[in-house]
Amino acid sequence: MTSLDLYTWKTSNGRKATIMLEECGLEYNVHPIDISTEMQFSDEFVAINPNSKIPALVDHNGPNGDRITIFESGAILMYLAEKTGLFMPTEPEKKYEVIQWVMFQMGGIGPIFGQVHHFKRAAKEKVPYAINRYFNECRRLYGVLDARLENRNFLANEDLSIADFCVLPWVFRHDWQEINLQDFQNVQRWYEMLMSRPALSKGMEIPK
Ligand SMILES: N[C@@H](CCC(=O)N[C@@H](CS)C(=O)NCC(=O)O)C(=O)O
Repeated sequence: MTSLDLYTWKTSNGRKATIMLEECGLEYNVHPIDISTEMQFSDEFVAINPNSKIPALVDHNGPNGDRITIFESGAILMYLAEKTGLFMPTEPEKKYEVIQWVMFQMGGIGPIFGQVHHFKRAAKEKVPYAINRYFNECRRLYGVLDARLENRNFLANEDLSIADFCVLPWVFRHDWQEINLQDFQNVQRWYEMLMSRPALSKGMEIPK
């Protein structure tokens, strides 16, 4: 029986957790939180994440065998990396190289790409200033990724890490962002290589 309960929905932030769990080969229970029907605001879910956002993880066998709840996708990935010893090195220099690219995703890519999705697709009113502001920053961030991935296979160090898992589900939505990956060929190579991994692509489809 697994000790892990994941509360999630099939979005960019949710997919980070499911691809990490699948890549680690961990068993876990999936609790779908349909954010389109506002399940994230239910009392049961708010008790797990007071910020009402997916994903959130409960480990009934956390540190010292105690139950622990974790929200914020970056924190969930770091927790699972430390629990399993996978996808984040322990040597400080290498570990912080991973963490800085995780933070780059959490503080830059996530919020900016999220606004691109909102203003280009969801917003009823099309606001050119907002669309241009977030799209230009989105393109700039693709440029940062592309420069970083020149002559490299992964974002941090020489190995696949949680930094790659954090960024990938946002690049997966390049069509929503109206980004042509051929303009960012290093990102495209990295993206295609990661998407060809069976565990990762399985994680992209959860919850069903
Ligand atoms: N920084 C948070 C962001 C989480 C987040 O924004 N999740 C979205 C789905 S991708 C959500 O739950 N939205 C529901 C809402 O905003 O009400 C994380 O990385 O976990």
